[in-house]
Amino acid sequence: MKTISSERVRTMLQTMWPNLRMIWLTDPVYKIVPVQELPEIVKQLSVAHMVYIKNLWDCDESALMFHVNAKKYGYDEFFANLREKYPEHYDLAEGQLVREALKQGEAVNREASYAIGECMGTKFIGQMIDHDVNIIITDEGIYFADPQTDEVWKGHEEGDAPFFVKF
Ligand SMILES: [Ca+2]
Repeated sequence: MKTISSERVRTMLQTMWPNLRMIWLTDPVYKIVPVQELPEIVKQLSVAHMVYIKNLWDCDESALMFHVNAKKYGYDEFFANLREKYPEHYDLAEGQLVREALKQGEAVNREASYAIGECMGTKFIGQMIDHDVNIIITDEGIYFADPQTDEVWKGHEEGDAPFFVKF
Protein backbone atom coordinates (compact mmCIF):
# COMPACT_ATOMS: atom_id res chain seq x y z
CA MET A 1 0.00 0.00 0.00
CA LYS A 2 1.56 3.26 -1.13
CA THR A 3 0.58 6.21 1.00
CA ILE A 4 1.00 9.96 0.87
CA SER A 5 1.05 12.42 3.75
CA SER A 6 -1.47 15.22 3.98
CA GLU A 7 1.38 17.73 3.85
CA ARG A 8 2.53 16.28 0.56
CA VAL A 9 -1.03 16.32 -0.83
CA ARG A 10 -1.31 20.00 0.13
CA THR A 11 2.02 20.77 -1.55
CA MET A 12 0.99 18.91 -4.72
CA LEU A 13 -2.30 20.82 -4.88
CA GLN A 14 -0.77 24.24 -4.23
CA THR A 15 2.10 23.66 -6.64
CA MET A 16 -0.43 23.04 -9.38
CA TRP A 17 -2.95 25.69 -8.30
CA PRO A 18 -1.28 28.42 -6.19
CA ASN A 19 -4.63 30.15 -5.59
CA LEU A 20 -6.21 27.03 -4.10
CA ARG A 21 -6.48 27.84 -0.40
CA MET A 22 -9.46 25.84 0.87
CA ILE A 23 -7.94 22.42 1.38
CA TRP A 24 -9.45 20.25 4.09
CA LEU A 25 -7.37 17.17 4.78
CA THR A 26 -9.00 15.28 7.60
CA ASP A 27 -6.44 12.47 8.00
CA PRO A 28 -2.63 12.69 8.28
CA VAL A 29 -2.09 10.10 5.55
CA TYR A 30 -3.94 8.68 2.54
CA LYS A 31 -3.66 5.67 0.27
CA ILE A 32 -2.54 6.51 -3.26
CA VAL A 33 -4.70 5.09 -6.07
CA PRO A 34 -2.62 3.22 -8.69
CA VAL A 35 -3.55 4.87 -11.98
CA GLN A 36 -4.05 1.50 -13.70
CA GLU A 37 -6.73 0.64 -11.10
CA LEU A 38 -8.54 3.95 -11.61
CA PRO A 39 -11.11 2.73 -14.19
CA GLU A 40 -12.13 -0.23 -11.99
CA ILE A 41 -12.28 1.91 -8.82
CA VAL A 42 -14.41 4.55 -10.53
CA LYS A 43 -16.72 1.77 -11.69
CA GLN A 44 -17.00 0.45 -8.14
CA LEU A 45 -17.74 3.90 -6.67
CA SER A 46 -20.03 5.03 -9.46
CA VAL A 47 -23.21 6.98 -8.73
CA ALA A 48 -23.69 7.98 -12.37
CA HIS A 49 -26.81 5.81 -12.60
CA MET A 50 -28.68 8.14 -10.22
CA VAL A 51 -31.15 10.47 -11.87
CA TYR A 52 -30.30 14.15 -12.15
CA ILE A 53 -32.80 16.39 -10.40
CA LYS A 54 -31.90 20.04 -10.18
CA ASN A 55 -30.66 20.96 -6.67
CA LEU A 56 -32.07 17.78 -5.13
CA TRP A 57 -29.59 15.47 -6.88
CA ASP A 58 -26.99 17.22 -8.96
CA CYS A 59 -23.22 17.55 -8.85
CA ASP A 60 -22.75 18.22 -5.12
CA GLU A 61 -24.83 15.24 -3.95
CA SER A 62 -23.17 13.03 -6.57
CA ALA A 63 -19.64 14.06 -5.49
CA LEU A 64 -20.52 13.59 -1.81
CA MET A 65 -21.87 10.09 -2.39
CA PHE A 66 -18.92 9.10 -4.58
CA HIS A 67 -16.68 10.30 -1.74
CA VAL A 68 -18.64 8.25 0.83
CA ASN A 69 -18.48 5.23 -1.48
CA ALA A 70 -14.69 5.61 -1.59
CA LYS A 71 -14.52 5.54 2.21
CA LYS A 72 -16.79 2.50 2.33
CA TYR A 73 -14.81 0.77 -0.41
CA GLY A 74 -11.67 1.08 1.74
CA TYR A 75 -13.54 -0.22 4.78
CA ASP A 76 -14.89 -3.24 2.92
CA GLU A 77 -11.50 -3.94 1.37
CA PHE A 78 -9.87 -3.83 4.81
CA PHE A 79 -12.26 -6.49 6.14
CA ALA A 80 -12.05 -8.59 2.98
CA ASN A 81 -8.25 -8.65 3.36
CA LEU A 82 -8.49 -9.62 7.04
CA ARG A 83 -10.94 -12.42 6.28
CA GLU A 84 -8.68 -13.69 3.51
CA LYS A 85 -5.69 -13.62 5.84
CA TYR A 86 -7.51 -15.26 8.74
CA PRO A 87 -9.94 -17.73 7.15
CA GLU A 88 -10.41 -19.38 10.56
CA HIS A 89 -12.06 -16.13 11.70
CA TYR A 90 -14.05 -15.60 8.51
CA ASP A 91 -17.42 -15.62 10.25
CA LEU A 92 -16.54 -13.23 13.05
CA ALA A 93 -18.39 -9.93 13.26
CA GLU A 94 -16.28 -6.93 12.20
CA GLY A 95 -15.61 -5.72 15.75
CA GLN A 96 -14.47 -9.16 16.89
CA LEU A 97 -12.37 -9.58 13.76
CA VAL A 98 -10.50 -6.34 14.53
CA ARG A 99 -9.89 -7.42 18.12
CA GLU A 100 -8.53 -10.74 16.85
CA ALA A 101 -6.32 -8.98 14.28
CA LEU A 102 -4.89 -6.72 16.99
CA LYS A 103 -4.09 -9.80 19.09
CA GLN A 104 -2.23 -11.23 16.07
CA GLY A 105 -0.18 -8.03 15.86
CA GLU A 106 -1.86 -6.60 12.75
CA ALA A 107 -1.03 -2.92 12.16
CA VAL A 108 -4.70 -1.97 12.24
CA ASN A 109 -3.84 1.54 13.45
CA ARG A 110 -1.62 2.22 10.45
CA GLU A 111 -4.40 1.91 7.88
CA ALA A 112 -5.45 4.82 5.68
CA SER A 113 -8.38 5.69 3.47
CA TYR A 114 -8.05 6.27 -0.25
CA ALA A 115 -6.86 9.67 -1.45
CA ILE A 116 -10.24 10.34 -3.03
CA GLY A 117 -12.10 13.52 -2.14
CA GLU A 118 -14.52 16.17 -3.25
CA CYS A 119 -13.54 19.23 -5.24
CA MET A 120 -15.46 22.40 -6.08
CA GLY A 121 -14.22 24.58 -8.88
CA THR A 122 -15.02 27.20 -11.48
CA LYS A 123 -13.41 25.47 -14.45
CA PHE A 124 -12.94 21.84 -15.43
CA ILE A 125 -11.47 20.34 -18.63
CA GLY A 126 -11.09 23.87 -19.95
CA GLN A 127 -14.78 24.77 -19.53
CA MET A 128 -15.84 27.62 -17.26
CA ILE A 129 -18.42 25.96 -15.01
CA ASP A 130 -19.30 26.03 -11.30
CA HIS A 131 -19.11 22.34 -10.60
CA ASP A 132 -18.45 19.67 -7.98
CA VAL A 133 -16.34 16.69 -8.94
CA ASN A 134 -14.12 14.13 -7.24
CA ILE A 135 -10.37 14.45 -6.94
CA ILE A 136 -8.03 11.49 -6.78
CA ILE A 137 -4.33 11.32 -5.95
CA THR A 138 -2.77 8.62 -8.10
CA ASP A 139 0.80 7.40 -8.53
CA GLU A 140 0.82 9.50 -11.71
CA GLY A 141 -0.47 12.73 -10.25
CA ILE A 142 -3.80 14.40 -9.64
CA TYR A 143 -6.87 13.11 -11.44
CA PHE A 144 -10.50 14.15 -11.45
CA ALA A 145 -13.67 12.11 -11.89
CA ASP A 146 -17.04 13.60 -12.73
CA PRO A 147 -19.45 11.58 -10.57
CA GLN A 148 -22.40 12.35 -12.85
CA THR A 149 -20.76 10.78 -15.91
CA ASP A 150 -17.76 8.78 -14.57
CA GLU A 151 -15.53 10.75 -16.93
CA VAL A 152 -11.93 10.71 -15.66
CA TRP A 153 -9.19 13.15 -16.60
CA LYS A 154 -5.77 14.24 -15.45
CA GLY A 155 -5.70 17.51 -13.54
CA HIS A 156 -4.26 20.46 -15.45
CA GLU A 157 -3.00 23.73 -14.00
CA GLU A 158 -4.77 25.80 -16.68
CA GLY A 159 -7.66 23.57 -17.66
CA ASP A 160 -8.98 23.06 -14.14
CA ALA A 161 -9.62 25.72 -11.49
CA PRO A 162 -10.49 24.14 -8.15
CA PHE A 163 -11.17 26.38 -5.16
CA PHE A 164 -12.17 23.83 -2.50
CA VAL A 165 -10.89 20.34 -1.82
CA LYS A 166 -11.95 17.99 0.97
CA PHE A 167 -10.56 14.51 1.46
CA1 LIG B 1 -27.53 19.87 -5.07
